[in-house]
Amino acid sequence: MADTQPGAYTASDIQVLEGLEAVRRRPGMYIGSTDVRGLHHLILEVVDNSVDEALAGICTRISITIHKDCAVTVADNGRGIPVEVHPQTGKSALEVVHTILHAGGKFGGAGYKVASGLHGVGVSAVNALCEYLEVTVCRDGKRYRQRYEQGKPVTAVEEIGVAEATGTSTIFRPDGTIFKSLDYRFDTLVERFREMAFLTAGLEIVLIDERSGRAMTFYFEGGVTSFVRYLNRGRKVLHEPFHVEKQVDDTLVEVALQYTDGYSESTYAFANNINTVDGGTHLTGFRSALTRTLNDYGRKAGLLKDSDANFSGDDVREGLTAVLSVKLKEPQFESQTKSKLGNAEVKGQVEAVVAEALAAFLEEHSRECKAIVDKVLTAARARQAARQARDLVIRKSALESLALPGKLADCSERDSTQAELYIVEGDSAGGSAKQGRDRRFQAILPLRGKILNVEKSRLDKILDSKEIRALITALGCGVGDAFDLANLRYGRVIIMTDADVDGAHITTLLLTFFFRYMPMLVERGHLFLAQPPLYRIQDGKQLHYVYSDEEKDALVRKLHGRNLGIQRYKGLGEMDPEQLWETTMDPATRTILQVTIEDAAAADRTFEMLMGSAVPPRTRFIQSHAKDVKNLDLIA
Ligand code: 0RA
Repeated sequence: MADTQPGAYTASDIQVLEGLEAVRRRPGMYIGSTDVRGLHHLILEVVDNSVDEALAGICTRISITIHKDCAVTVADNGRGIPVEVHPQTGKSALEVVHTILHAGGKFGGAGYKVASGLHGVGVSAVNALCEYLEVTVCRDGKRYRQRYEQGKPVTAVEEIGVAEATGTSTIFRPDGTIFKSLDYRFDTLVERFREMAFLTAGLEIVLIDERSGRAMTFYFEGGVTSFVRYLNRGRKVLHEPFHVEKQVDDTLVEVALQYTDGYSESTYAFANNINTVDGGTHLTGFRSALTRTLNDYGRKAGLLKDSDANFSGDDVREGLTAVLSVKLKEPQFESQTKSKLGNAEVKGQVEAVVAEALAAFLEEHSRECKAIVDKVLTAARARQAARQARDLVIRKSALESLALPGKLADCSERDSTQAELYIVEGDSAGGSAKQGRDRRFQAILPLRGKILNVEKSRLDKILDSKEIRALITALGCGVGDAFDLANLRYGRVIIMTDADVDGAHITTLLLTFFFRYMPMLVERGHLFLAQPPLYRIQDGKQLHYVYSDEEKDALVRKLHGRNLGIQRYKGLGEMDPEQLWETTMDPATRTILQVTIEDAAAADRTFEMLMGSAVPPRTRFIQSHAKDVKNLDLIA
């Protein structure tokens, strides 16, 4: 087995080739997909290995360079991947980790491994999917290099010179016959690397994009505390962040939290640097510690009276921004997307660490903490009021079971998957829409004026608004905690507003409302934006409708020299019912945009920034985006 002479083919070589071939045949099995997601996966996989070295406390800097030809270099200043001959295979360890599937875990001893989580396919799978990959290691005063093509070594591990420092540098170019596109998205990588840097205090991550000349460096001495400050930038905060970091058995628990004067919660939970969007045992432990500790404190400080009910989980999470990060030796992930932590022992570990440290923090910072408890108390009372208001709405609509809002022009279709609701701005446009629609499956709900700014209000206030109540009743599925998607009366809910500033504002208000109080409606793809035309261009008898200035300019260029009548639509009301049907409502000819939440965190921030009470960031956002209001990046 120890035969390393070139040309000598061993059983292990055959296994290697078969392994790599399997990866190339079914890349999706290893990296999820071969679209841009899979492409980004390759970089993340390679970077994760360097992050593991950083978690071991050795590597302090990682740089990622995207070259003009879409090759990528990932370099770190860790110990360098070992190059010694591996006794079982007779090959260099460097070659083994790059050619044998799942070999990575056999090195590196007892450290925490990012790589055992979401990515975790090992650098050999990346190698198999690359046109070429070349790795340079500096170790023991020497510089070594090996090159692979489509995963197969094309050189031995060669000693190519001397080295003063240590580290690993890998350049690879994804295989263009496997990936649909090699177009890395700078912004996607920025988000991910920023997050990685927050989660490993003191680690410097440099991202350089040679295609555009852009570069960013991330380095946060404060780790998750910096993360919380970052999430709360532009929000009004009630106190300095709370922070705790403690090792319990094999689990390292780290939490930072800070309350704001807002009403929503932003908690991010990570396990071995993987964003566990579906939570898991660490999040359960954290939440239960938070509720218990604030209740204990509230009682002890006399802020909660004997006659008061305990704070609920929802009460203590209102206005909370928290980052929870656990690192453990053998993380177990549940759910198809591996986004939920399953290790049972972690719940108690996190709960104990947070409860103890938070109780001490509350004692030591009693002035600040009064603000927290006051806030929670207000939340509890408001929730009580909201519950009563909501029950009233529900009771009312139950009593009058046909109590659909008077302004709703319903459709005859009863199968909700076939039915559509157009939410239309203003009574006059509502009138055109009612006449123009296909009444068999299209219902129209005109809304008058601006609906309430929901970000600034609690549910009880929101339910005071007649417009909002009409909307909730028309949709049929309740709101907030009582939301039930099964009762949704229309499979497509389409917002139709004028293509002007007021229209954009109403759209944003409605999106905020749906995002906050009916998120499932958005997540499950039921929400759409109508796309009314911007211009009508008459060329003799022929009518053209165009939907953007660019499209108009192109058409005018094309029809140059002809006598054109160009009408700019200022509002939906200017279209007669037939035109509205033809351009905006007829499923055969219309375009509607599906609203998706591409990045819940980004959407959350955008809404709060636009609608919340902190003024300066809002002014800045509106100024810097004033030129492209249409392209709010939360609408796909
Ligand atoms: C295992 C052992 C040692 C280093 C590494 C792994 C290592 C792996 C990667 C992957 C990317 N960069 C890396 N840097 C280091 C070294 C063990 C020793 O020197 O004692």
